[in-house]
Amino acid sequence: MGFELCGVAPAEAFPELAQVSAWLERGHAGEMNYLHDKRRVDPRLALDKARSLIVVALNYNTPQPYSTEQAAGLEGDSPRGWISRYAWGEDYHEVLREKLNALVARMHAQWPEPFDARACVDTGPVVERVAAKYAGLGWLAKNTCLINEQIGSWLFLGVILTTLELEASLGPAEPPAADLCGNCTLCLDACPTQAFDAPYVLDARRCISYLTIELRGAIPEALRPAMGNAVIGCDICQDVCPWNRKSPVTQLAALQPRRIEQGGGTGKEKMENGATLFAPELEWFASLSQEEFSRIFRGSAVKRAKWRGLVRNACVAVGNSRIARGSETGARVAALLERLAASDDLLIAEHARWAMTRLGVRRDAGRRSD
Ligand code: B12
Ligand code: SF4
Ligand code: SF4
Repeated sequence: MGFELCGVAPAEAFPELAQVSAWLERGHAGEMNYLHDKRRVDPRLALDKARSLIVVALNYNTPQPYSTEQAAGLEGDSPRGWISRYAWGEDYHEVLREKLNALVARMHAQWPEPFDARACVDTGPVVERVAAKYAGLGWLAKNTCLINEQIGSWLFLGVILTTLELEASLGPAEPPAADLCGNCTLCLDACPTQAFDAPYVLDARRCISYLTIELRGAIPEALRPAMGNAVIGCDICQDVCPWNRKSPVTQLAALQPRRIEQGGGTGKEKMENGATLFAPELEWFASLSQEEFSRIFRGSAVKRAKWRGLVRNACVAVGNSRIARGSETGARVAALLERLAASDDLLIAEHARWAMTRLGVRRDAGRRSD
């Protein structure tokens, strides 16, 4: 089926799931109310008579540089915005779901007796990383990601809950993969918003991934300067991880950075880069119309952030850039921010005003530069 990893775990209330309610009680889930679903603490509550979990992992690493290696970033004349690696290609929910449904269909063809099976990718009531650990796929690392010793952590996870009693990948006395984080703290130290409460524990409310994708309202001002050029998600705690230094790259066409077809990038960018979702110009993000957003991100995981969220995030990243005020781009961006600051959408208007203040742009700067 093209998965890099696959394993089977018995459907049980794994020990780590006992920590979920304390994590929720500390408020670490922020506005992600779906994480309070009671079924998440025991996979048997997610499917009646569930006996086994089949857990798969698909590598999504591509040859493009890591965000921590990207030279252009916020500097220079055309500062770039960062979309997290997982969202460059086609929506992984669709890519994995299609493969998992094909697997379930094959299972039905092979097992004549009736059985139930439910495929989950991300949005189902299963804590997938914990399931993956007990299916023998890797360890739960200090950055909270599942790491596989051979592949690293650029892995999408998917789970099939089934009533079939399948042979588990780990024998009864066999422990899950050992924690190979050792004394390393690179991810904890590199997190720009200090989102880790402690090793292995993330306060999602501070995580850039949460702030740019899940949070619908205003981004707390105190966190904005640390967000750098992040527009959708963040890869830093994985980029710095030694286990990702030699991660293989996927050949899967669906996971390569999408090309931005029409309406994307300035003319210059289109010519130079053929414009893809790998580090597009910030100006492009901030100038997207609602209609362009819907067209360009159809079938992409980016659409979860919604147009309003993306423009809000782009304003923060523009505010963090060192775009030269005297440059051509600087003048265009100043005019763009001024237009956004006058928007009827108060969320966008406030974030645009914040960016103007950060850049030292006066309210009438755009008009004067025309
Ligand atoms: C909610 C969610 C988020 C939230 C919260 C992340 C988080 N760490 O919980 C946000 C929006 C921030 C997020 C970000 C990202 N996510 Co996400 N996310 C999820 C989702 C939907 C649920 C995860 C969950 O249940 N969190 C709740 C808490 C309780 O889980 P936890 O952190 O694992 O909690 C454990 C620890 O806190 C620990 N614990 C608690 N107290 C204590 C105390 C001690 C002493 C110890 C040792 C441990 C401990 O026990 C808990 C239970 O295991 C899963 C999909 C799924 N259905 O599982 C994807 C998922 C985890 N995400 C994924 C990805 C790819 C990402 C991002 C990389 C995306 C991006 N680039 O922007 C980032 C990575 C950030 C990070 N370091 O985690 C992948 C992970 C793949 C992998 N290899 O691990 C998943 C599995 C989606 C998928 N199907 O592929 N995500
Ligand atoms: S994804 Fe970014 S903000 Fe979130 S924990 Fe990792 S480094 Fe910190
Ligand atoms: S950077 Fe270090 S501590 Fe963090 S997940 Fe990787 S090995 Fe573990």
